[in-house]
Amino acid sequence: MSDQFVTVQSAPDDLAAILYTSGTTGRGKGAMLTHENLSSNALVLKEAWGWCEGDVLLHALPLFHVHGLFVASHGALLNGSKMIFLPKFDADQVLHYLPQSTVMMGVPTYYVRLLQDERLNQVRCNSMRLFISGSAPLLRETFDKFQQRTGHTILERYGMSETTMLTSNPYAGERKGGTVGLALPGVTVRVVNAQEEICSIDEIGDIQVQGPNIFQGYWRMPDKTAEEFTEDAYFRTGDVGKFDQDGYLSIVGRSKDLIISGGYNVYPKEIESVIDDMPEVVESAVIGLAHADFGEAVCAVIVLRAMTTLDAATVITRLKSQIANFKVPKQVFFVSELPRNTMGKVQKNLLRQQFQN
Ligand code: MCA
Ligand code: AMP
Repeated sequence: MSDQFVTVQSAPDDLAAILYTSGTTGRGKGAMLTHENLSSNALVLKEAWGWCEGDVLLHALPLFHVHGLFVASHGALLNGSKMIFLPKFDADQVLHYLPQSTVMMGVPTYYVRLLQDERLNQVRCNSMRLFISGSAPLLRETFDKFQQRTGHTILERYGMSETTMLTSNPYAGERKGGTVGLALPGVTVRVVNAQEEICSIDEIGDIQVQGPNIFQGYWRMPDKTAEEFTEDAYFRTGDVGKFDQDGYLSIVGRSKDLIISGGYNVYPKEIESVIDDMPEVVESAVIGLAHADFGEAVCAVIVLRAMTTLDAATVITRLKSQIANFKVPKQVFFVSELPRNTMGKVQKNLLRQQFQN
């Protein structure tokens, strides 16, 4: 293989990447990101997170998602920084390399796992300048414990594959736990009610965004793309949140039926379809239940056909051969029927209440 290549000139509007994300229907969608989308965000983050001479990135994230592929790598590349690449997150390895690093990015599970290790302390983090968390909600408890143990305040930020990074707690100003910070420079973030009117401070609504970082649409899905944008060209994130009086955004939920497990998105519909295809099954509902390590864990609730038997272990074994490991339910429950509202929609909130221990 040659180590030589010819640089191909690209225009800002040229497509740079198509990133596949799963959807509420369980069908993948290719989010089209241009060079301008990626470069505008990389430049903003370089400034916002204070990348400087001597920085060393400790990189333990998977390289097939925006977080590891762009957010972490682009910062280091743009800054000409050294990266310590780990094949995967492993608390032992991270603790080993922390004293040689200055910046680390991770999903909340990384910080939960590091805290479980006694070796995580202030001395080991002496050379560290910044710990960043994103992709899933960072629990207040993790934020506080990490601060107490290491003296470092984790900086939480918020983004999506379709948009790259949208908001961030400040590098220099106050980092507020439980919030995802302020809109990044050049990015407009608004929270709207059901009538699409701007919400007041502390009022919960849908988060919509605009900026040079927002993707061009879903590959070969013009109708789906049109649905996701408002008339005035804001992208509907599907996340629900509120602003405080200082302009810090908090994410309080999602309008889409999405589970985030250890930073990976799981759409219940995809798993329900596979379970429903099992001959013993009448129907199923997949829900997310709070989980100490993964934040949320995928769990399945199943209604069986009369005169059939099926146990949780068999369901899990079958699913393991059909879907990615992180999508396989950690727990399976059997019920005689699923609770439904008058519209016939399964009431997942009731199932979550019933099975959350
Ligand atoms: C692995 N397993 C999981 C997960 N990962 N189950 C649920 N949720 C997961 N996230 C399965 C394994 O296959 C295994 O199954 C069992 O759980 C235990 O595995 P374990 O060894 O604990 O897992 P691991 O290999 O240590 O992985 C956990 C992890 C990893 C390190 C947290 O999932 C991870 O690196 N997540 C980061 C994801 C990420 O980069 N997300 C960014 C996308 P079994 O025992 O049955 O074999 S979002 C994004 O890019 C946007 C733009 C953003 O905002 O950042
Ligand atoms: P993805 O589609 O994999 O890019 O995941 C994007 C989704 O991750 C967003 O729509 C949010 O629901 C979620 N997300 C990302 N960062 C955060 C965060 N800091 N807190 C809560 N949710 C987050």
